[in-house]
Amino acid sequence: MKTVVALISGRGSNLEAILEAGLPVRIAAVISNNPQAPGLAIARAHGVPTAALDHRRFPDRETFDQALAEQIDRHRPDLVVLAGFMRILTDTFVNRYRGRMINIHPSLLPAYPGLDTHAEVLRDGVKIHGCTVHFVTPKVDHGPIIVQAAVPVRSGDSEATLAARVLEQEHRILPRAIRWFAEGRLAVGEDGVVNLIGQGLSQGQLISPWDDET
Ligand code: NHR
Ligand code: GAR
Repeated sequence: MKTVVALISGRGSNLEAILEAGLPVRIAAVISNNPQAPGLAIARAHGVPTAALDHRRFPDRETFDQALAEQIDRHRPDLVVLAGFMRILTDTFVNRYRGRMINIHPSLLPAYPGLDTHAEVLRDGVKIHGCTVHFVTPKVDHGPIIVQAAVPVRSGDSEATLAARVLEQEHRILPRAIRWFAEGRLAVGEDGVVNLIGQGLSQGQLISPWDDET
């Protein structure tokens, strides 16, 4: 069974979705850069060991990331999951986990990378929004896309109502991506596009996250 370490910064609803999805993985630890993250209590309630590394106590990003990597590597994970992790990671850190670190991002990448995606979507009058699970690369929010889900933007939406609609889909696609990884079904092609191995699905076919479990 593959071993997973999850990194969080706050609420932890994506973490909870992972912990409750019955995935064929061992969640070895949950680590937060924010000692106050409510998600740490969710981990403990599921019997998962936690660690907190307050980034404000480190002189620079390199030192923080080095300490973070030391905490992660204790568990020898096959996969590192950024489940609502809010600190940009250095190239050195990202390269250490190349091909085995994924992120859930609240937009349909490559549109709306970075922070405050819901506010930007509303400001632009965009009608379709969503979320993306992708492999993490040094260029933030630009790694190979594993799975996406779309939601409508409705008239009268606030940031909060839109975020809630997207979050519901995050909770579906993040566990699904982890399952695919655990099953060894994700292959990144030479072209940097993710191929889902098995069941006749391959690059070029649409894998809709609202379809039945694949
Ligand atoms: N690091 C790398 N190198 N590559 C990615 O793709 C990453 C990453 C670190 C985090 C998540 C990402 C998101 O899904 C993620 C992807 C934080 C920021 C940010 O600006 C941007 C993108 C993401 C996460 N963080 C501020 C910083 O100075 C702090 C913001 C805060 O603390 O609220 O690090 O959106
Ligand atoms: C989620 O919407 C996640 O996509 C987003 O933060 C929220 C965390 O919620 N991540 C980012 O914006 C990364 N910069 P959660 O703590 O309840 O999972």
